[in-house]
Amino acid sequence: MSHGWGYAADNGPDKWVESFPVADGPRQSPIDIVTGEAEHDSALAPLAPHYDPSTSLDLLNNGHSVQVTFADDTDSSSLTGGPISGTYRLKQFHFHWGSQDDKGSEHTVDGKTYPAELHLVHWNTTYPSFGEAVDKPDGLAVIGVFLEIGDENPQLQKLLDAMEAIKSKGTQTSFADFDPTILLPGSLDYWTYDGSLTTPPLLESVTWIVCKQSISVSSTQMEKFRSLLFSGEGEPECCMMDNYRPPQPLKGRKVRASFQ
Ligand code: B30
Ligand code: ZN
Repeated sequence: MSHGWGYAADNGPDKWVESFPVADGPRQSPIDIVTGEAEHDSALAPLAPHYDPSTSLDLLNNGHSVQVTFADDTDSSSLTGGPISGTYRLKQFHFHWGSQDDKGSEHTVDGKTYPAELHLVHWNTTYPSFGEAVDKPDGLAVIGVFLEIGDENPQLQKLLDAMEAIKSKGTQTSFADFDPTILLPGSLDYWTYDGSLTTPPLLESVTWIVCKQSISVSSTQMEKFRSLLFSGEGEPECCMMDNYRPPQPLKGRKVRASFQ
C-alpha cells in the first residue's frame, strides 16, 4: 500500500515521469475540455449504469484518496452504453479534491476548475479481471463527475460520516449497501475521449466519460474530505488535499459530446 509517488513537491505530478515515462505519452489524463472544440456525435449511446447496492464492500484510505470498493465477481454493478462496447464492471469509486474550494478537480471545462471530482472506475469484462484489463487500450471506463459548491449534498453524508473511521493511510471500514447511483447528476450528458489513469502507473487504458452536469457539495462537506490524512498512524499528520493531477496536453485527440 506504500507508494513512492504522491502529491508533494518532491514526489508530485511533475516528478512522476522519472519513474513512469508514459506520463509524457500520447493519451494522458486529465485534460482541459474545450467545449467549443468538442464535436457532438449522434452515434453515442446514452450511458446506462446499473448498480446493485449489495455489491458495495468497504471504504478505504489508500494514502492518496478515499475509495469505496465493490464486489466485481459478477455483472451486478456494471456500465453499458455510452462510448463503450460490451459490459464494464464497477471496481471502485474515489475522489480528488483541493486545499480550498477554488481548485481540486482533475478535468477542467474551458479552464474552469471545480472543488472536487468523483471517479467511478469500471473494467472491460472481455478481460478476465481488473488486473488484466488495467493496461489494455480498452480496459477501463471511468465516469467523472464534478462536485460544485452549493447546497449540502445529503447523498454524500453517509460517506462523509464513515470517513471519520479511516483518517489514516491504510485504514478501512465496512461500507455495505451503498448505491453509487445516488451520486450521479440528474442528466447523464457527457464528453468522452481516450485517456489514462490520472495516477501512477498512468496506464493509457481509460475511456473517459465526463459528465456535463455537476453534483452539489457544501464548503462544510469539503472540509470533511480535507480532514483525511495522507499519513499513516504514528506518522506526522499530513492532511489529504490537492490530490489531483493538472490537465495534460491533448496531443491531437478529439473530445466528443453526447449532447448538442
Ligand atoms: S483514475 O480514475 O484515473 N484517477 C487506478 C484507477 C483509477 C484511477 C487511477 C488509478 C488504479 O487502479 N490504480 C492501480 C491500483 N492502485 C489502486 C489503489 O487502490 O491504491 C494500486 C496502486 O496505486 O498501485 Cu494506489
Ligand atoms: Zn481518479
